[in-house]
Amino acid sequence: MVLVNNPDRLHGIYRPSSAVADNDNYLTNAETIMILYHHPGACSLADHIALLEAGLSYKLVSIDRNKQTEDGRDFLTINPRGYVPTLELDDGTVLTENLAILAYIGDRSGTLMPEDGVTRWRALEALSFMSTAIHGNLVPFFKDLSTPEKERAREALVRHFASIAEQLGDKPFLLGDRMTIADP
Ligand SMILES: N[C@@H](CCC(=O)N[C@@H](CS)C(=O)NCC(=O)O)C(=O)O
Repeated sequence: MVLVNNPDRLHGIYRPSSAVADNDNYLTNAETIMILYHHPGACSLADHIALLEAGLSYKLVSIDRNKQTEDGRDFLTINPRGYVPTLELDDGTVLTENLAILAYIGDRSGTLMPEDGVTRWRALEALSFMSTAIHGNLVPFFKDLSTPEKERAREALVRHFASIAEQLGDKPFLLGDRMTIADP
């Protein structure tokens, strides 16, 4: 039996909203579901949160630093680029790149991706900013690069987080009153 919609591996970093907190269930047959390939604490955390909040059924498979899946497969045969997040859809299609995966989950959720108007483009704007400017400047810390590189990245991150804080203002979510795909 496989536990799906599993918030356990959030490691206490994120508390799902009350709407999804009691949504765990078990697969008891060969039903096909999406698989999120992830690494604890990596950027795939955003996709895990989005899947939970979307209420979609999924299973988690973790990847270690040697690109092995927790069930002993070579991850490079699934995503030759070797990056998490990687999402295997229910029909076996493999989707990569955080921006695309979050936008996909947002569309499938029916609620997390604003449907039209400027809010939709703001959501994509936020995803792009986070997966380029923010994520790129976290790399020197993950990879333990030189002190000057870390210092430059730290300065950029302070500016970037300040701009997100300014955009958030006193709204409950980045784009307004309800959670969108820009929040995880
Ligand atoms: N362009 C990719 C980058 C994802 C990425 O860098 N993921 C990191 C974890 S946060 C990773 O898998 N690193 C493994 C590696 O560098 O080999 C995306 O936006 O999804």
